[in-house]
Amino acid sequence: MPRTALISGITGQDGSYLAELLLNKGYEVHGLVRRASSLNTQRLDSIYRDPHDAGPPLVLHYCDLSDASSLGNLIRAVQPDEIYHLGAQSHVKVSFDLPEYTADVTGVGTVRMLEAIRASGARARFYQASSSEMFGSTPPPQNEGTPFHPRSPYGVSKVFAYWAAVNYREAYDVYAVNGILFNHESPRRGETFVSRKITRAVARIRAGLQDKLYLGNLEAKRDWGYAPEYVEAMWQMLQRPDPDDYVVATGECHTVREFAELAFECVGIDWRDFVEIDPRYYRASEVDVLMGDASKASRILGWQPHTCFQDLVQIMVDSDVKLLDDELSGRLVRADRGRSYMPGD
Ligand code: NAP
Ligand code: G4F
Repeated sequence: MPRTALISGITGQDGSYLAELLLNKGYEVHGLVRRASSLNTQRLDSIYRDPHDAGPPLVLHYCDLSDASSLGNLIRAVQPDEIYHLGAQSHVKVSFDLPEYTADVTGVGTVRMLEAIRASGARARFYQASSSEMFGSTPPPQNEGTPFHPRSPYGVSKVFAYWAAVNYREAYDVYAVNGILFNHESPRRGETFVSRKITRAVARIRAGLQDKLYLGNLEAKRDWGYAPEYVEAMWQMLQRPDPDDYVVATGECHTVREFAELAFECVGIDWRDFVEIDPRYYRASEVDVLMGDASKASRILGWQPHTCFQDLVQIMVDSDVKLLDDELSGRLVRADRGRSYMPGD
């Protein structure tokens, strides 16, 4: 029997890479998709399967982290062996504008998942997508023993969710792990996170379609890794005999300024001619430096990062340049499959 995995946040950056990884490992993969007025399944295009055709066992279900009954029904129906809980309102700046919504989806949504597991009696292993944002203003290097001091409604919600996972492990013997992941990026990164905002702008400026890139705090330092390598760590965590919590990071940090400088350099443009500061992108309280110590993940999981900062920036710039060239030349046509991804609509 193939193992069955359920992924919340399957339409996001990490969810899409994780789905590919698990399908390649022979899993039957189920994904939770929230209803949107336009298609939100583009990142799954490469593994799409029409529900009427034979193919990789990928099944999508309408469900929402704000709707406890839909979560309970889904977990009872699918009976997954592993649950990867990646769904969240994941944008830190947006969380200052939507604090209550972020707490509900990112924080309480995790409790809804855990309660659904407990109530169903399922023996599913549970992965919680915890974040280095929980460390906030605590100085680096940050590891599993570093105290949390979150600096945003998002960070606060993730701390709540982290402790919920620990509590269900201790109180109800749920196999629950926290992966405390530092920033990880890729060509599939959402367009409003700073890395992708920069690499898209580089491609557009190169093509003469944009003349300025407005950014906020250039001095913030982040530990930036490559997303496909980070989802491998998620899977490894759930394969251990006992549940535990792990930091996943590269151990190196760079400023936003360095990211921008290098990204423009990739296409031979001087970033200073195009980047301007707009205080609207400043945060009410900032996380100045994140730099992780992933030695526990290395020792116990055998996990190591392989893509360095320079290569990550190059991969993202190359991808956005190609994407734009394909769009402009008309080579990129999103195949109209004629049918919805979702059953029943
Ligand atoms: P992402 O691209 O923003 O994806 C978030 C996912 O959550 C999307 O699939 C989104 O659906 C879904 N979602 C949002 N609200 C929902 C709701 N109410 N009900 C159901 N699904 C909902 O995030 P990511 O970068 O892949 O990150 C995955 C997880 O890891 C998140 O929990 C994030 O907070 C956490 N994390 C990320 C990083 C990082 O650097 N990427 C680091 C540490 C932790 P739509 O596609 O419809 O929007
Ligand atoms: O790319 P960012 O928006 O990512 P941030 O805030 O670090 O959060 C990401 O990583 C977390 C892990 O640490 C995840 F949990 C979270 O879900 C998300 O994936 O911003 C990075 C830095 C910040 O210091 C921000 O102030 O870039 C700075 N920045 C400067 N100008 C900007 C901008 N950020 C954005 N989004 N847009 C700007 O124009």
